[in-house]
Amino acid sequence: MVNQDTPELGVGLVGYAFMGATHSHAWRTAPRFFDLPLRPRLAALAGRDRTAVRAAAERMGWAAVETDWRALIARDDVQLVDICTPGDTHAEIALAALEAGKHVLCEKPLANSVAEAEAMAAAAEKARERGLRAMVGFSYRRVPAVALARQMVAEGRLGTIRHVRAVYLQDWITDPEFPLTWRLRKERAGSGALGDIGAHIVDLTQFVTGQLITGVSGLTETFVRERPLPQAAAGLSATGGEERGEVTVDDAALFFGRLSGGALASFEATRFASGRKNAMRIEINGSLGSLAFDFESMNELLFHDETLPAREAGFRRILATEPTHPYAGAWWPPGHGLGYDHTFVHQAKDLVEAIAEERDAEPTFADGLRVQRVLAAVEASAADRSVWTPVPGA
Ligand code: SOE
Repeated sequence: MVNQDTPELGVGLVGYAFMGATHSHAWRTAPRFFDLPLRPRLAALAGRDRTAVRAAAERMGWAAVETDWRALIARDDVQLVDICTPGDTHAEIALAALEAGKHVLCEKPLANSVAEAEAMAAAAEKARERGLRAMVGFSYRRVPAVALARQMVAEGRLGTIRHVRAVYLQDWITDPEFPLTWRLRKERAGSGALGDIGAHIVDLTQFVTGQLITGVSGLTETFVRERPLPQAAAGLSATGGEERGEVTVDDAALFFGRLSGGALASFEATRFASGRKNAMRIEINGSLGSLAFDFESMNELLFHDETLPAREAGFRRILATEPTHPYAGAWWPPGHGLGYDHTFVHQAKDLVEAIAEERDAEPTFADGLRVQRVLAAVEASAADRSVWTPVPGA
């Protein structure tokens, strides 16, 4: 489907680990399945180690490499900078890219602090006047079943929302000997399970319900306080050495909150849910019905219609693979299902369309800032031993 007459959009990617690989795949694949107004070109990949970045570029299809992200931003053939680095570099790279007149896609969470996120949102707002788009990578919005859930809530199928129950459960650090990789260090990642996966369920709750979280009360815990220093790491796997270091982030975060429309919400984000690999689940109960989603069965959305007679009502499974479901029509025949990687392809597609159509690319940096404020409120509440903590601006 790639039309060679379509104008190009040069993409420059910073970082090539797990997220860099998902984004590379997305840039390559989006124009092959969606009829895009601009054709993404994998112009250049940046990473500090020349040999490693060259090998990654070769493997993932990038035309050139840079060993300094500043050089990547300065390239004339790069119009969009995609940031897939740990959180401690998001703000610096995004601000420089916007300043240089580039569109930006930044992995989640937007930043490591509210102050950084505020600066990024302000810069994005200014850059918007110059026609630049800045999007944050909350990719789960692009699961067809999740996008369908949002449509159904917006259409009033659930009536008044009373409850949201959201969890994100992983288990990749349950072993106390799992090394101290960057996601376990506050100075690199900002926070632990809270920012890494809790951010997703905060965004998802606000996205699906269309409501903001106005205040929270939270608890965080670090179960394993010391771990071996990593010798080698790839994606979420790593090997450790003899030396040990301190874990400076939360292993798990639990919190509850109120939504702007009056609903009550509870959240759990943990990397210690043994047996749960990537169980991101959300259930919403409203006056007219309920919806339930679990990423481990990501092609399905459960719907209970409360308006049906009791003898017929009950949760039924909608297989979100029909051409009439969001994104699904571009892929396989009904029932053939999509995976984790497709969410990133949909994200790339949506961003390219927003750039071409000169409209906001959601979730914007302002949306990312809203999530950051919720995370900060949870941390403040946990530090104060669970006092109610309002979320500023919501
Ligand atoms: C690790 O917890 C991680 O890779 C997250 O950083 C991603 O955002 C999530 O999609 C999968 O898990």
